[in-house]
Amino acid sequence: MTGNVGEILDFLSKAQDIALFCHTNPDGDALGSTLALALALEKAGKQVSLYCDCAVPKKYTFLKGSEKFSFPTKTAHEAAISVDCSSLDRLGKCTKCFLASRKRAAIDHHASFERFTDTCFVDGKASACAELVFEVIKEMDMLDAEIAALLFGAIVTDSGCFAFSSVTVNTHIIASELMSYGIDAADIIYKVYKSTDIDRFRLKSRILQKAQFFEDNSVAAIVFEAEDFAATGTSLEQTEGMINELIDIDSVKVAYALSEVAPRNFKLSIRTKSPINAAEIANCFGGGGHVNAAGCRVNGFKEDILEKIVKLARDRL
Ligand SMILES: [Mn+2]
Repeated sequence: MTGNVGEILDFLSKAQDIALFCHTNPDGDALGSTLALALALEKAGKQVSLYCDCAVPKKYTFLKGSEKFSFPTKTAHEAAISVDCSSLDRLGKCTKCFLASRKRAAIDHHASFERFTDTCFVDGKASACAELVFEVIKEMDMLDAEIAALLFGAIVTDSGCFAFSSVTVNTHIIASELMSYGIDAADIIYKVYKSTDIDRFRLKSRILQKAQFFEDNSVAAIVFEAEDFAATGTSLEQTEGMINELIDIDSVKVAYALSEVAPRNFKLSIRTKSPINAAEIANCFGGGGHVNAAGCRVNGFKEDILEKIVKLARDRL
């Protein structure tokens, strides 16, 4: 644990113009946490700006206020907070505006957090960044039904709907307090975990039938190439969650999803079963994440990358 909720409250109380930044390729935790904090700060009379370096994935546009995210036009703010970012480069093209702001803070829950601000509130044991944002907002006494729905959506995303080993007693205590605001928890879970459009379904069936298995079925990999996206009318953001189909196979200990971003440039997602550490594998490529879920970018030909990552898994079996 780095820093505490008091440091963030003190930081927020001293600023009027506050910019909130979530990471590139945002997920439900980054978006829900950032939007909840924004609502609480607006209720407290602050002027709030919301930044992300790419568009909100269609899947998460149900989160109230998601249309408020933009790319920074102002060069600097009085205060800036990064949400759910384990390192500065996770801010992507927003990094410059973040660094230009006079005071900076970070709220995060990655064990691999690399300290890049003076003020921090980081707990690598929280299942979602939203657990920490919940504490901040509760201390501000600003919880309400809208904020509760956003935080619940964030926790549901990062906790695998309360199924991951990162889930603690505290995760459930927070979730139950959020439900007490009368939110439609089942509907939020449906939107985050179940609902899919037909194009994404077609991409999924196409990719899963090409899944590759190594090391006696203990290592699995799927590869999304430009032609797969073109054939199904989908894009990178719609690949989210498909890797879980692999790690859910009994024999699989390490699962990979390799997604083509540009020619010879891939996003690598990693899922592992304990004790194999996903973040440690991601580290080999300059990435990071959690014990059982991590990611990074890798350059090269897919065949070479596959060979490399299968070896990294084999060495850890
Ligand atoms: Mn998160």
